Amino acid sequence: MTPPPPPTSGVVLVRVAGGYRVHTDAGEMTVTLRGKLKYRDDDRVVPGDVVTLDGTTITAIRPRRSVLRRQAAQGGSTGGGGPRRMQPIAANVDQVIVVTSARDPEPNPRLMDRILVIAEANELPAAIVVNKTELDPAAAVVLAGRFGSASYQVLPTSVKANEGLPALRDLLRGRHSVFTGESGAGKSSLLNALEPGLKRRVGEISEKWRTGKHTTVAAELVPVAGVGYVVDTPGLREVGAWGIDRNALGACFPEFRPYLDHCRFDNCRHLTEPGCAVRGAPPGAIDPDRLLSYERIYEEVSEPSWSSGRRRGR
Ligand SMILES: Nc1nc2c(ncn2[C@@H]2O[C@H](COP(=O)(O)OP(=O)(O)OP(=O)(O)O)[C@@H](O)[C@H]2O)c(=O)[nH]1
Ligand SMILES: [Mg+2]
Ligand SMILES: [Zn+2]
Repeated sequence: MTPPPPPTSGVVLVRVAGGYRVHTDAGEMTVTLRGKLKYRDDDRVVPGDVVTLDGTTITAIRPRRSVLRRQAAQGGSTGGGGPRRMQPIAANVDQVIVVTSARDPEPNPRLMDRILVIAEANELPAAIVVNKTELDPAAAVVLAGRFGSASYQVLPTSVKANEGLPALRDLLRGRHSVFTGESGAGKSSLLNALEPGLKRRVGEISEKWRTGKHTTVAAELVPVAGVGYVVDTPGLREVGAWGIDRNALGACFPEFRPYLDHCRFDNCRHLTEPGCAVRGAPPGAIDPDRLLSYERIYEEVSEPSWSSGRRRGR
């Protein structure tokens, strides 16, 4: 019998030392990137990418139907005040799941807003999971209030008390998702609970700071049987919004959208302008803290990309 032909394509699972782990028709294998593709750091291969293979070499990245990107550390790997770059995290995903915990660590709504803005700017639907709900059942209610008018689904779960997992399964079913959020919220634990045998590493929570310890170090595409693919990502400490057009920022807050076309001035920034329909929205339509988040992010994305580097240099 002739051996089957080698696979000509695969799906990238994770970056490993010296290459990438890919899933192919013939099983998993480790492959390397052809030299020419190697140094395009702003467009590197990420979990979820479909790649063309020649033996154990990636020769091309297939066009992506979607990509989640965020701002790379300033100056990239070289440090210093170089230009900021957009870094892809995951490709071909259908939705972003922002995972937070009810407590230990405390929810960080401002950080959640920033992730949601990035999802919106990438035209990806998003939902919120509030894990560890057994520690503080009220937390999910508070967050549902804050995010309710933005119409994000807020789903309470507990790995420990085995709550909300069937609903999470439903949310993930048939889609490619990415789990993102603070370190220690329980992203990897949720995946272990959904897929017994997965055995992803989970970390402890620091006794002193009640925060996670950045246990997951590389984004990885994980197949969850009967559900779909989930990209588990390293916990985020902060999220820059740079790269988002400030004139498009308002539309990245779904609850602002009904008001955006009704401001007195066409070029309203929704900050201090008279006759701003966003600021004049009826009570309860827009959470005041979401509006504050908007202001902060607006300020950040309005700063010229070279200015913080220059400031640092002085
Ligand atoms: N009380 C409680 N603890 C949980 C729950 N889910 C996870 N944990 C604990 O939270 C800690 C952190 O969990 P991880 O799954 O490593 O968190 P993570 O979000 O993947 O963290 P990073 O990989 O660092 O981003 C571990 O000690 C888990 O056992 C839960 O529902 N309740
Ligand atoms: Mg993790
Ligand atoms: Zn306005």
